[in-house]
Amino acid sequence: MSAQHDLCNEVEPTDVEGLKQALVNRLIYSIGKDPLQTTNRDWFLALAQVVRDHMTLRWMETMRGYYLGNVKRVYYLSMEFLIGRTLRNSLLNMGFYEQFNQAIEEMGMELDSLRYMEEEAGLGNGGLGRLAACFLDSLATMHLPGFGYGIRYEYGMFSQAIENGYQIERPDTWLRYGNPWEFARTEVLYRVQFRGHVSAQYDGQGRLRHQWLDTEDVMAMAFDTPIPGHGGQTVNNLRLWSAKATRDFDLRYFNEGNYIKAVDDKNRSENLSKVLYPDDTTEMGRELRLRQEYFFVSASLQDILKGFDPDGGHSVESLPNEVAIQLNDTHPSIAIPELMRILLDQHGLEWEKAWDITRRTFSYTNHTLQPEALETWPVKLMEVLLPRVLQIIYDINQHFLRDVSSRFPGDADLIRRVSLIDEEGGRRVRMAYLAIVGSHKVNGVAKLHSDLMKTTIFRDFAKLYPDRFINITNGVTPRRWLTHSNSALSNLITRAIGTEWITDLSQLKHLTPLADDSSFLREFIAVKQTNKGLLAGLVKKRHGIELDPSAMFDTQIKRIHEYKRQLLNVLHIITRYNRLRANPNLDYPARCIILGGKAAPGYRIAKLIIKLINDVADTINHDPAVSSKLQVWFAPNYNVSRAMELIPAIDLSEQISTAGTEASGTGNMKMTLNGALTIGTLDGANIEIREEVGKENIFIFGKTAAEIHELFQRGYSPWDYYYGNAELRQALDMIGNGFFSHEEPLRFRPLFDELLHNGDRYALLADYESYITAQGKVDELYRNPEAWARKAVLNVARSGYFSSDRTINEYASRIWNVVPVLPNG
Ligand code: 26V
Repeated sequence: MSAQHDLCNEVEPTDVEGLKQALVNRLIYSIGKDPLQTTNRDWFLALAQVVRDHMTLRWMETMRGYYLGNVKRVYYLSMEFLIGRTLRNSLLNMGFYEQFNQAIEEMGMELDSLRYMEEEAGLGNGGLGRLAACFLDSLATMHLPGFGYGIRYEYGMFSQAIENGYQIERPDTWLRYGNPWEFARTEVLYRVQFRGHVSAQYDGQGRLRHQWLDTEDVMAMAFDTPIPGHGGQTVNNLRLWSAKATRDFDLRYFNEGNYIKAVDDKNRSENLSKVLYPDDTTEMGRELRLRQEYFFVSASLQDILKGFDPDGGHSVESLPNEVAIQLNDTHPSIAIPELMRILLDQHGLEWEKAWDITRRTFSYTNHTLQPEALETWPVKLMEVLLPRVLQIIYDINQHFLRDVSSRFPGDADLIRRVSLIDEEGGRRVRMAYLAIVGSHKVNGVAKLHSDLMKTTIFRDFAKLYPDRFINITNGVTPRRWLTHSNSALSNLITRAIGTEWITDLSQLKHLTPLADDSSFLREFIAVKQTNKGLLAGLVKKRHGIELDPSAMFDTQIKRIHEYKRQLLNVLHIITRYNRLRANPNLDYPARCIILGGKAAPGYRIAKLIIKLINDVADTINHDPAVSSKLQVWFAPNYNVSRAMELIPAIDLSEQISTAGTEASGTGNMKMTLNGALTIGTLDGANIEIREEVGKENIFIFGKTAAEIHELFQRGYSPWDYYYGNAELRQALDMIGNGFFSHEEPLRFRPLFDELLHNGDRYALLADYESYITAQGKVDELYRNPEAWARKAVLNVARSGYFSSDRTINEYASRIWNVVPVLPNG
């Protein structure tokens, strides 16, 4: 690229009159609609295009800056980017909100009604995908040259409907009306190989050269989405790949004469990027998923390496100085043997050189300790699908094991344990081990998680490579999760301490003295009340359900999973219900308990938990004896937009996973930042939240990770707890005997059985009593609104550490070695 073409500065005008004209122009010329005959969606699409136009120049300037500065870049490879809606985020980050708002109002519309027309980009399951999206926002805001690479799924996370209390999955057709934010790069196409066979031949210099031949190929086509940072100066790029059939299929239409078969084959290869796997931390071994992983990794590496020349010129030897690649969990870890393949087979490098380059380029983040969620792929499958890649994995393993046995001679058991190939029960490739061996840094996502990683699942590797393992605690972007979603609280904070906190969240500490200022506390209470009223209004409008805004909003929103213990929450609800039934005059502050989240479609127990929550809600909400003090609501289709509506209104944040199971949690951080108090276990980032906010400002209960470990070592018997606590027994019996399901008394027996006959894997019964006691303390504090608000303010003031800006700066300095590129500087 040459710099001689200055980017013209005649962006479309940002004055209100100019914007109105731009909107009408877009509506007519891009959407093709007569302004007299339009829908809100037409206007939304026109508006989004005008906003995108305004980002485009900054985006090009940013890319030019990186290019001309010849700076080191980081590529974030992730199977998931859970972005949510973009319109308001872009308007606010670019600083255009006011002008656009005014223009739209003057045209007789409301920004809010247009905003709701946008479909969510739900290209992720949960925490891991949302973290990737927060990181993109922070990279751009910190002016770091960071690029996301992923898959442009045609169907994102399924939409959840609740019918008769059961979860029903509906396809997420988010692209139905087009995606106004992306640029289709029809010319950016890479060929990705599958199947075929490998031929090995000696070349002129007597070196064995491998060729991967007679493959079945798929093309990867790029779609680019601009990612504006706060302030709108730096605009980075997210590149998502979509599968396209190769031309070979078109030729076959004519040559073979079997038109239908040819079109069918073509469709089959384009299916690759059709759908996001809606599974979270449960085992799966579907071939399509492995094909998705290799597809996006191969395309991304080709794209990253396109400037490097196999025939000298710009040499790959300097790759680690120019490029860092972060693997978001093991899903993209096939990039390690793939880069080796490119360096060996295409650039002709020697093994040692190629391996050194590879290891210095990659780093890997682990997001879960659940052993069943650690990816492994059957050798048999890889042999067929990716034969050359598998050979290289074998070679990596051979070099690695040779190194291990030279350091620990004679330790055959160690070799068996650390081998990249699990030889037991059908040979499988252990992707996490591959990721560790092929990276220079491996990080966990919270202190406890990083420690447990070293002492449990990766114990042997932590001994082999002690310097490789580090911790970088997660964070969340304060733009989306406070400025944009909670304007009442943002405005209050800004009135008190100015605006610097938006890009330096540690500034929130200046709120600390205001926790003792009663007029500030009154304002803070009013803000929370406003947000609760707004939520109640939305829920009433959407679902016809009346939430009582004077009640405490007690909320657990996250994927439904046994380890997250939504069932423990239900046990508290039932206990509370029983106490109120026995004594209607009990002095309990009113609570509105909200749960929300999706269950993996094949996860039977999680789906039954959803049904139980709905049946319990039904019973309680229809019981006039308790209805003024207790209300339960399952919020359907929890997603990023719903999170943005719920979180500002929450009083109590439930973070109650079994200690040692939740890697970090990020919802916990969002709620702390929005002035909720946490009731939680010493798990994941809760531990660091306690350290930051002070132990007197959080409700901690339950066994520690060490105690849980010991409990199971000793031989845990849930029956002891069942017989030892009458209220617990009563609650469990009500679930097991059909109190909430008269028409089908055994409906919830599988849940009862999990807890009592199958050993209660997540120790709900062992933590029950301590949880109920902690809930009692919550009630006590809530009776004193000022005392509650004081602690809530301290939570906000001390949540600065949990900004993803801090997290990203740590990655940049401790792993990637990349530095900011200041705009115009
Ligand atoms: C696994 C699978 C396996 C089957 C196919 C689809 C799929 C998708 C995702 C996963 C792993 C999910 C791991 C995950 O989301 N971990 C969460 O990461 C958060 C960010 O670090 C962290 O806060 C959560 O505690 C952790 O559960």
